[in-house]
Amino acid sequence: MHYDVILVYPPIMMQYKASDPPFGVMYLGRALQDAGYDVAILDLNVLRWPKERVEAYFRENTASVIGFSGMTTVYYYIKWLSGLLKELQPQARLIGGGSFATPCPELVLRHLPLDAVVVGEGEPAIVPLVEALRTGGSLAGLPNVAWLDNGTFVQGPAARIADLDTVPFPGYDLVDMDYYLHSTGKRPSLMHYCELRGIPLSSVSNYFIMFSRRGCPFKCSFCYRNFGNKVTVHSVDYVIAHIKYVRERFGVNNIAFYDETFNANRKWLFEFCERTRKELPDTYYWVGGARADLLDREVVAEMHNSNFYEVSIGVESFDDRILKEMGKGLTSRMLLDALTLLKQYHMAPSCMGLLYGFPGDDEESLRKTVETTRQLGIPGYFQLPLPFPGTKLYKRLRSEGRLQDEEGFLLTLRDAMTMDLFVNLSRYPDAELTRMVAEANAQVQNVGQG
Ligand code: B12
Repeated sequence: MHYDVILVYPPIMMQYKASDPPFGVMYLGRALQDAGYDVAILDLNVLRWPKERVEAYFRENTASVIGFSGMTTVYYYIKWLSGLLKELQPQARLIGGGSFATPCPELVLRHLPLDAVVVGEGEPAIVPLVEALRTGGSLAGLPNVAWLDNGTFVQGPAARIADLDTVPFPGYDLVDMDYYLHSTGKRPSLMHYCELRGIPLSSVSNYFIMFSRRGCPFKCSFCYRNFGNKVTVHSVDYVIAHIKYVRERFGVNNIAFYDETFNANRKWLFEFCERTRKELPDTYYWVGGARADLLDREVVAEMHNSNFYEVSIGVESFDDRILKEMGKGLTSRMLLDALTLLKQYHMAPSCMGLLYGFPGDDEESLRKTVETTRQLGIPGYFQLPLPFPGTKLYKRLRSEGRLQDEEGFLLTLRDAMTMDLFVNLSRYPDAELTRMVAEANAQVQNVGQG
């Protein structure tokens, strides 16, 4: 079979089954379909084929353009597959995008046989890029597109979509939604919520992921902002229409917002809460990423009254000195106030994400975080700061001369998890740091549970 475009999503977290749909390529697949192209998404994260089977697929299925997506943790896989495709389908033009490419387009272009990569949002680029590659047209001036012109790195103008509502819903028909509707499950916080309110758990679906905005205005040193600091937001109308659409099409009534900062706009949040109460009374929500200093009693109460059952906030540490070092722009008091409020309203995070191993971290900062977590009575889990490309931590490592071989580093991050030690930024030797984190986790993991 020949396609205009095949978009590949590589396997991640190999010790687990796939959990979340590959939204990046689903949005782009939909944009290409709307422009009249014949598109397939090869979701290798669900398929988990051995390499021989992937090779067999590409012997049978060809495309004019083949695109690769994914995080830095799949760089090794894209290196293998793009090399293979260069041999199997020399006529195909190869492109990349997503977090493996956006923070380091030149590095990627110099080491992988890609004709172009997209930096940041893919929608402004994908249709003109595919058209130019299919027809041998010039890439000059294409928004968000980078390539090597006879060995010279060239990057087109940077573009952000001004009106996010112009982006059509993701291409759900391009992936195995039957699989994904069963892959997520119900969080313990939902069970608790249903019990409290006398709602039969069976009347609530597994959670369904959605995005209401792109970008994050904050500057935490360990976090990589895929879309940059500027935040663009879908209108409440768009998000309500999207929820109605997925309710109708997939029978889901449990929405997980995976935005970088869901509660950045107070007015939007109140409008959303009012609309969902009126129009979607039996729809339930949890928030994957919220900002502590933007949660006050009024906001939390409003969310509680609008069927939000869990709000996760980025905690990382309860030591002000370390929070400052991370550039969080938050104090431990702000975190505590928000978490206490969320707890009062039965919306506390199921598990707080904690980080240990920054250069300034010491016994005292660990003790403070462990003790505060235990006092709060909310479980937590420590992971280690991993300097992904594009983060301030990565830049710091580079400037300290600790990262000479950048491509070698990307290859080291093969299927990496932030609970494992890849780079030690702390003052302790590896074994000591690992032991401290393991001991701390034993003290905070099951806090408040039984
Ligand atoms: C959902 C999610 C996950 C899911 C998996 C998602 C999936 N389907 O694979 C889960 C929970 C499993 C996960 C795990 C991890 N994640 Co994660 N995750 C996210 C999250 C919250 C949303 C991703 C998403 O769907 N975004 C929405 C879509 C629309 O954006 P997008 O993918 O960037 O796509 C756009 C562009 O990039 C571009 N594009 C994308 N693909 C392509 C392809 C082509 C060909 C083109 C042209 C363009 C293009 O166009 C798209 C539309 O504009 C992001 C943060 C965020 N809010 O974006 C972090 C994020 C991607 N994750 C991150 C990290 C660090 C991890 C972990 C390593 C953490 C850990 N626990 O160890 C693990 C991975 C471990 C491993 N071994 O691989 C980092 C990645 C950093 C990096 N440099 O790679 C992010 C950015 C979070 C952060 N701020 O640090 N994650």
